[in-house]
Amino acid sequence: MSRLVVISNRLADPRKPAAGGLAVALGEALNQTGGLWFGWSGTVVEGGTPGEGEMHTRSAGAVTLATVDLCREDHDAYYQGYSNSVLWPVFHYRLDLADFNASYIAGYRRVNQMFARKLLPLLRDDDVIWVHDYHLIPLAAELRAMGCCQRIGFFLHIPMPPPLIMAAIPQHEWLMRSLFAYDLVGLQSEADVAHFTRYVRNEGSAEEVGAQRLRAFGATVQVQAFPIGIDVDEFTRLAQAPDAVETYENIRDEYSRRRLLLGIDRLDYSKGIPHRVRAYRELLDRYPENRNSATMIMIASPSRDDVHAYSDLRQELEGLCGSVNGDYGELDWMPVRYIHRTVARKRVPGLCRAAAVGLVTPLRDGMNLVAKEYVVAQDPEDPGVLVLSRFAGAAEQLKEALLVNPYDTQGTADSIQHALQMPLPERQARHQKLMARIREHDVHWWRKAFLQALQEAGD
Ligand code: ADQ
Repeated sequence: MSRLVVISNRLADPRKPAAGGLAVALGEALNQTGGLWFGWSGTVVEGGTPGEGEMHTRSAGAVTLATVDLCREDHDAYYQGYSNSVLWPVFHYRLDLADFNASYIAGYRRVNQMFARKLLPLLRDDDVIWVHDYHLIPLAAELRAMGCCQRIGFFLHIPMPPPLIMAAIPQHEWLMRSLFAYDLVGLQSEADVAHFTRYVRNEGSAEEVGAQRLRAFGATVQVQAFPIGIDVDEFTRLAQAPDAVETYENIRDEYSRRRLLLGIDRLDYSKGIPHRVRAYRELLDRYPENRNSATMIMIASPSRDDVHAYSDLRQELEGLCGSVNGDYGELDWMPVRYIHRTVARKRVPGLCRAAAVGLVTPLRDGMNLVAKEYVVAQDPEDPGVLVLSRFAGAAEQLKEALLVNPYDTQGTADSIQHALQMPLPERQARHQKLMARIREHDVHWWRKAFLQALQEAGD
């Protein structure tokens, strides 16, 4: 069996359960073949030389973790700049938040080149290489330019935008051409595949040369949707463990007179958190029976605080929550509890189980794993209802959720009311169907399907 090499911007120790389903699933695959995991160490070196970084290697079981430091200039241009201030907003359709600073692209290329240079000597002839996410789009092209002939696959965790939005990036053609250096490009949804295909037909005169294979820019690539899943068994175990049970019981007791609505996200503008607060306000306004009876808990973990758009979002959210609490709150009832923190992973299932409604309302999201976690955490005998944005990749699979348009405040409020009123048999029937689909396409299915397609790509 070939050795697996995984490359992602950040790494996690796959042996630690806090690493979450994705890291555990990748770790499992790496452990099977005695693999290598390569990426940025997370360390920023003040005053270092651009394009240079010290490499550190250590073992975690059968897996070698190899990480490279970044100097301040590279970090600011590659990570904070091009990755998080150009690619992240544009791929989430937020051209208004993109910062097309011309100096970022040089840093993005420089770091990808450095990663390729550092990785190359570590590679073996029969390795299979799996590159993850938007930070590393040009990595295969850089590796190929240095003579790398191994099979290389790429998985994009965030959405692929429609061609005209993509075209707003000054280097869009270079980026898309770079993807043709891979043997396989995996995307989250069929909508993403359609956007990719339309782009390369329009801009690269692509032809289809077989099922899911496209030829453009003088190369051929296979493009397919692999909707990422969660580790259902691990999450179920976590849900049954004492910490989750204790969290569930505490919350249930504390809010015994209330119906809980729950949102758990990274504090990111793509997650539609202010829109959710507005919809909740609308709910309290249109359906006054929920006053003094429903409580929305929003747990938003700190994220990219040093990018401007994120500090603006934080302020906006604090203002919105404050005004809902000020306008509707009672001495013994706070309508919104907003917590700007990461909760321990072991507490997430208990929180989800205690909530009558799970609110997952991103404006755009590659997949959104919280939607799947919420469903898996429910008691099948008395499950809560998932309210899910139609703009999350997960909506392609989770049709039995209540699908909403988060820009439509009234419509979302109506759907939340529908969720709160839904009779038990309907909740059970929807939950059963959602569970079956989440279980069938779990994270192990995702990993195996991708790696199998990569093995076969180009044969
Ligand atoms: P993210 O944007 O980070 O991932 P998501 O898919 O929702 O988003 O995964 C977040 C994970 O972090 C979940 O396991 C969740 O439980 C946890 N989490 C989020 N907020 C938390 C909080 N406040 N406290 C504790 N835990 C929290 C990117 C893409 C997604 C895609 C994933 C995987 O943006 O679209 O689904 O990668 O491909």
